[in-house]
Amino acid sequence: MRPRGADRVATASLVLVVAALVAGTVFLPPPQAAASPSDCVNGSYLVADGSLFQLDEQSSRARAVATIPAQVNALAYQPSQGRFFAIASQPDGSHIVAIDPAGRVTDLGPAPDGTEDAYAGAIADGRWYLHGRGDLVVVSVDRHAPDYLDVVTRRPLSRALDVGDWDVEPETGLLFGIEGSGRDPGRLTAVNPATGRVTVVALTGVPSGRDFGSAVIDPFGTLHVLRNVTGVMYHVPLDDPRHTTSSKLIEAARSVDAAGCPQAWDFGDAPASYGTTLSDDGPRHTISNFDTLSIGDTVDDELDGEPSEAADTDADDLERPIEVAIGRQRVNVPVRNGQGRPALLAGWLDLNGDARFERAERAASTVAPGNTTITLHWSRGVTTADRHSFLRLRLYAQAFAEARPTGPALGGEVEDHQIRYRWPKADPTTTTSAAQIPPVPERPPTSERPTPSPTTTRAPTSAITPTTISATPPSRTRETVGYVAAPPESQEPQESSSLPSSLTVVVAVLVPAVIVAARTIARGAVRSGR
Ligand SMILES: [Ca+2]
Ligand SMILES: [Ca+2]
Ligand SMILES: [Ca+2]
Ligand SMILES: [Ca+2]
Repeated sequence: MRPRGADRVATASLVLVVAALVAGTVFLPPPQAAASPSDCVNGSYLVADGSLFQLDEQSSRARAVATIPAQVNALAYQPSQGRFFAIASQPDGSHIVAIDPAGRVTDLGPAPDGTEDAYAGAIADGRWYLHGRGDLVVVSVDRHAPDYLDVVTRRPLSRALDVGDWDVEPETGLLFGIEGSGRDPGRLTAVNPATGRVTVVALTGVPSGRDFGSAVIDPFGTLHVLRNVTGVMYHVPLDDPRHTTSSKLIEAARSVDAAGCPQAWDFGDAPASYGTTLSDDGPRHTISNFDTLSIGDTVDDELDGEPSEAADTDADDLERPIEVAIGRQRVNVPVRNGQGRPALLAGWLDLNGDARFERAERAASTVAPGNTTITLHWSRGVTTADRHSFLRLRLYAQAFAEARPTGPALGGEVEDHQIRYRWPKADPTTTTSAAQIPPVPERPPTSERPTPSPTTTRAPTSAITPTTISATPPSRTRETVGYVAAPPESQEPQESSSLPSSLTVVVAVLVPAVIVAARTIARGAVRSGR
């Protein structure tokens, strides 16, 4: 952080801090046990005018954690120790301090040469990259290294740098910050720590100004910079810096500094063919800091997806066994949405038994704030003869999220489950079981609806009762009927989808037909839904 842009105010505050210190104000309490690293996850921490805040940049919310009895700079988080490092002003000069996520401060001794006035700070791989008014200085923060807390590198930059804070982008190892002086919009600027070379990467949507005292890059590659004098945070996608958004985060502050926390993820545990591990771009959700948004009551975190034969590795919340009635595919899902805005629950049911989740096997429903149970319906029928199959549930923080069975998402949860298909009880007015209706090859039941024709069968008319489905206004509670239709990728089986007006489906013929059809579809190995 850099307390400038309001230099006179900052100086005044510094004088006050120093005066308080000289007057004997308790500055550094005795050393405390370091907090668990898991205390700093998914978001960042911010020091603003002596208060420590926990932030969730995505929801643009901050909550005060503690008061820091000192002016600190160059804040950065060291995951292996579970605490922040910072440069703090003391009566006898600058000191390195460690701050745990609860706000407890530990003095680690005088700051080494070249780091006393540092205000930009970031840590990667046990190295603390510091910058003040001169060189790039690198300090070891690897507690097990002999050079712990020593300067390991000191390197001049290729030109004067005008950033108040920076952060490391993990893939490139470059340090990024916003230079906001001059009339242009803020410039996204990169520093190569190995050479000291400073490069302007792009103009951003950040307005000009010199008061951007904190910079944090999140795991999605977005740089978040906070403008001290307004308390507004700007969100700059590194791959598209012009599409910057902003949100008011805190009250105006004389000085701010922030450090990002490691990201914790929730993964699933379905068999590997469904795309479960990180190497297969498996489904994963950042774990919310602030809002309750979960399937059931809890969200667990994992370092990677753990595929298992029965999808039972994780601590999930749906009661087992989960039975899905064939012809009436629905699952009740307990949810919690305390985030004050609608969320989205999507479920993929492996209806065709090909050990993959396709687009056409998806059902979805909005989750309003306060909802506790959501029933997902799949309008497409079951086309596998297998008794067991798999269900993937994903709860998204945004009601209009792009729901896919794989890939990352912000907030929410994923749960994978094994399910059991159950034949419905014999009831000729609704659905008929395979046992009752022996398949007899015949022409397709309706010319309006393409079917995998050689496999389609019709039962003797004496044994069936046609069920008419009329188009009705989209409704979350409307029943739909399973049927064999177009190839899976051609239709979205969301419960709000409309069926053609007055479409007559001879339900009874379909149950045996789907089993044959399933094999045809499975052989097609449709993967496009993934
Ligand atoms: Ca999990
Ligand atoms: Ca759960
Ligand atoms: Ca499938
Ligand atoms: Ca599971």
